Amino acid sequence: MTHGDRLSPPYGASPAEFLHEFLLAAAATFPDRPAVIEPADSGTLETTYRELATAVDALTEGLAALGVGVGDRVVLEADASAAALAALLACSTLGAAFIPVSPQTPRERLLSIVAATDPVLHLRDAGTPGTELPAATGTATFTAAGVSAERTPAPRPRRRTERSVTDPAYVIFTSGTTGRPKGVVMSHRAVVAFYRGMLAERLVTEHDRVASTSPLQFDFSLLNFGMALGAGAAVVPLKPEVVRWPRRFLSALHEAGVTQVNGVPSLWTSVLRRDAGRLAALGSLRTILFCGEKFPLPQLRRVQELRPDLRIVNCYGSTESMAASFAEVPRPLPADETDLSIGVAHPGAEMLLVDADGRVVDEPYATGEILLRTPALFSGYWDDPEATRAALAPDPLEPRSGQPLLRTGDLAYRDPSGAFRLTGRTDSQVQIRGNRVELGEVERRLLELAGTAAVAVFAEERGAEGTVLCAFVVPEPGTGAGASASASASASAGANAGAGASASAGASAGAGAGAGASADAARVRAFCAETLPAYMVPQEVRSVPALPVTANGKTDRAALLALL
Ligand code: HFR
Repeated sequence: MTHGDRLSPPYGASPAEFLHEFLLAAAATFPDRPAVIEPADSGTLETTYRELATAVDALTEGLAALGVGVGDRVVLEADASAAALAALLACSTLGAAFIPVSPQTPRERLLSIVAATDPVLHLRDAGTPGTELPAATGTATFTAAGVSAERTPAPRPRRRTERSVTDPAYVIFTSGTTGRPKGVVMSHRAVVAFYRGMLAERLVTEHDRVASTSPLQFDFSLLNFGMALGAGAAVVPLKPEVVRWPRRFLSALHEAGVTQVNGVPSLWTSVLRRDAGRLAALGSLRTILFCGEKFPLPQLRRVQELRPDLRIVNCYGSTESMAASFAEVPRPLPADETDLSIGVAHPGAEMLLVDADGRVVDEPYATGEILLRTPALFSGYWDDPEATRAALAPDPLEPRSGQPLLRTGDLAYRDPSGAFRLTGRTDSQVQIRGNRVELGEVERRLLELAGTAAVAVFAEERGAEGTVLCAFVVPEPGTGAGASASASASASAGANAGAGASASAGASAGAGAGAGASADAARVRAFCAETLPAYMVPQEVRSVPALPVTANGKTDRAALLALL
């Protein structure tokens, strides 16, 4: 089918400057095409572009009536849905930044985000229970039909009435090294610039149905909205409880006629384990796009064996810059492949490698840190100028230009074709099931547990189990409290490698692997879960009398990992 009668072609050709204008541009061209397709009890629920625009109008009106306006922030607590998409577009329309938060977020973390950002409103999906919040924050629920106010916020003095493309479109909170989450502030100009660069890759057409499997608080879902709506295609938002179960997940893909699935690699781990046959039979599926972490090569090969026809796209990026590159995985993957290519930056952006002294590295196979020059650069971390400065570096090619580049913290080399291949990190940031985790933030939380003298947290790669967080806890001498009585326990019910190994390792580490051990580790984990999202709670907790150190005084990682 051709669309010769297209009025304003999508693919970023629209003159839109704001997030909502960009995402709703296709409403003028394709009013009756589906913008959002949601799995429902019987079949699917389609929202056309016209209906989406109508929902945005209704929500905009409702939010305006509550006093939401230019320069405000709105905490948006919801799973991805047509209504949630309309709600964030309504915030954008009013010049208010949205702060997406998953309903699964521990309440303490939500409260700390509210305390840090002073939102005018906490807006939640009508199905999500309320949370007690400071009186300065209004509360309301939403559906696609409109907003239902609970507590009207007190009117705020307005410092600005004009919207600007440099205003924050959203603030996304991600794990922070200092123990508190970092708010990544992204402007309308940055998001729209990213969308234009991404759409120039022409990864989808208006006939695609793109499944979005990430929670709303992960900027990957914003990529998905832009990728689909920017091309006049449909986005298929899937809820976490659907994504978690391979059977439900694959049925939803089938029901909605999904042609492309965007998600983290761990999405496919359980599918391969439980329902590989159904993946093979999923006729509508043409493309898998993944990002957030490395796709384990054995699993990637398995997917290619099952579906040699699938296009697999490796998308690399960070919340501070959205996606920087898209690279198609070769079919089939060469037998000697070790580090997948992330390709080169998408149009409008550029990746450079620098060594530890900040000098450009450009010979093949030489490793350096990726610096990113991009129009989609974040504005800064919310209320944290120091961290913002640390994330930026002068352009090594022309330091006098004043142009700051993003220090990604990712180590990579270039292959002879010039494509980048990731090898590791310069810091202790890790990815757990595609979620960004600063080991320091987990350590900070563990140190808050009474009776804890020292801690060290590691991420261990465990093949099929994926990356597992392991905490070593040193109890305060002579305290019966805290983690002092704990030994080891593996959190994952099935793969319980840790507990088995602990009898010998525990003895050498001086930790008693007694009967109460797992209960105590469970207590430590519960303590973490009070403030940290589930993926940041260590699966393994070990008690050790002291943290071994290397000759130069650093925590001896190898010695600790040998205890596992
Ligand atoms: C990331 C960043 C991706 C796509 C990122 C679209 C949008 C946004 C993103 C995803 C992310 N192979 N390692 C890869 N926001 Br819009 O994961 N962001 S993050 O800030 O949580 O984490 C880090 O994840 C990077 O610095 C890398 O270390 C790692 N990473 N993509 C890949 C990857 C391997 N494709």
